[in-house]
Amino acid sequence: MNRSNYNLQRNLKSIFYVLFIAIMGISCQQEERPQMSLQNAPLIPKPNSVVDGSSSFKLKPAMAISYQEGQSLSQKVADQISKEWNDLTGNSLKVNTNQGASKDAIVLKATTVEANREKYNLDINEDQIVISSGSPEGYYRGWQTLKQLIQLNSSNNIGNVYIPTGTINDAPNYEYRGTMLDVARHFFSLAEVKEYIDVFSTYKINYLHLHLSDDQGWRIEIKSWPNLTKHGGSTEVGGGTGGFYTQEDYKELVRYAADRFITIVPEIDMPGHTNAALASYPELNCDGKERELYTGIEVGFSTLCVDKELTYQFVDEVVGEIAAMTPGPYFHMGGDESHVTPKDEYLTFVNKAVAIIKKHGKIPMGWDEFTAGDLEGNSLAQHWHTKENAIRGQEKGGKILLSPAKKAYLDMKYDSTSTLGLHWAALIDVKSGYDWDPDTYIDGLAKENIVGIEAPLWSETIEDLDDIEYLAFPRLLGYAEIGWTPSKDRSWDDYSKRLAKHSGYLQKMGVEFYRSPLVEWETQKVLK
Ligand code: TNX
Repeated sequence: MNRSNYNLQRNLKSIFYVLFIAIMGISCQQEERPQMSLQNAPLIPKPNSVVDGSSSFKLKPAMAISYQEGQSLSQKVADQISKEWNDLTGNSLKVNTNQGASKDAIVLKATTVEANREKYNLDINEDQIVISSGSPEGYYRGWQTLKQLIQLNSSNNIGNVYIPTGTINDAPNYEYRGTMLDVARHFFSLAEVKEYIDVFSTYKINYLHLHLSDDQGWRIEIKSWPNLTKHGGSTEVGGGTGGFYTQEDYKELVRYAADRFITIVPEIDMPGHTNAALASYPELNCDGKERELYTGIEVGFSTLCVDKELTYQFVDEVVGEIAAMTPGPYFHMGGDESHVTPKDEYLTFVNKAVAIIKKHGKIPMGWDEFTAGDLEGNSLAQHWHTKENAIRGQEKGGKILLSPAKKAYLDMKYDSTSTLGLHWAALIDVKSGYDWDPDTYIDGLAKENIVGIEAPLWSETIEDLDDIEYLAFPRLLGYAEIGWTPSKDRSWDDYSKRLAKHSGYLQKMGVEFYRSPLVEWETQKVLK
């Protein structure tokens, strides 16, 4: 071959080579970077602001997360995210400190501390995902948003999961977004409660109120009054074997919740709703006679003996032991439906119990009736029944948590065909549960006095996790959004379309949710 031929051939070869690479590059890029819209992602709760990046990030099997050393709890959040990543994708997520951060797919970035600790930014570009916040709560909430994006855009093969690029700026409207579980009417095991937490933490719920005692059962070990659980915890509605949490169980639950930035609120209902205690210790009754255990569902027939000194020793020791295991700010003393406690005695009792709770370093919380008491300073009244009681709580300088039974009770039937639930307050279908505004629900209640909303799940008619799920889901997603997203940004039409797309996610988490006919559920592939 002569020299010019040789050169020509060599040049052609390199031209082909360059073209080949370029074409491959372009086609790969097209295949790897589908244009996606972050704004159209059906997130629940709906974030405050979303800006499209119009491209996509591809999930890889081997990814890493980095956090900044020295920032409190950030390693713990990174570890928690890594664990949840594994559950979601089946792949591991390596945890790094900030060295080499640019190579990490997910970066937790510290910004200045803000009063709203859950505020976060989620920035997704083609190479990296950055969650910035002033507090670890913010990282965790931002991760829940990311988790939804991954699941909602998933296929069966991790190699093919893309999520849209763009930026989300987000913060909750209300500080308290809770749910309550009645473990007294029917007992639920630690494993069941944890599984329930796993699901609702995804929707940024941040308080779990446990109704730990009632006429039918006492569910928390009290070392100084052991018969409360031994006898008082031995049955439940319908006559089953009941059960209780040991103090170790309770501490484990508190930790499990705290890892997800969820605060446990313990409730011991008093002076009514106390038959289980009155059956365990006859001396707590005014007549000194033991009461029978109760397995029915009537309310309002029991009361502690307000005149006895022993009653306040009992309250002091019970509150003391539970408060010592509870890092959260609140202790809930019930106070509802004390129909057989004379009115003046009720006031005496509430005032003494409030003082005891304060002595143990907690903010007294109670159902709305308890605003009859002298609530000087910090208190939290949970509105469920009587609007005037909420206003009275405000007038006494306290804060209000909204759980109107007509709108937010998870134990109300969806409609007349519901297989579980009660209906004394209302039938609450998915739309009615969603379509209301806490800011305007009670005339004269100032927004700054509302800490948030809570959806209570009473357990007269439910016995296991499947039953919990049937009543709680999908309604709890709506309450999570009401608590997070300002009402001006919410509408049923928009919400129900987003909700429809969560069926695959709920299924993946093993949730037996109620397929409300008001929602056009979409079926999706489930990751893994
Ligand atoms: C009223 S709500 C109760 C509970 C019942 C519930 C059933 C409240 C403070 N008291 O004792 O379990 O209704 O829906």
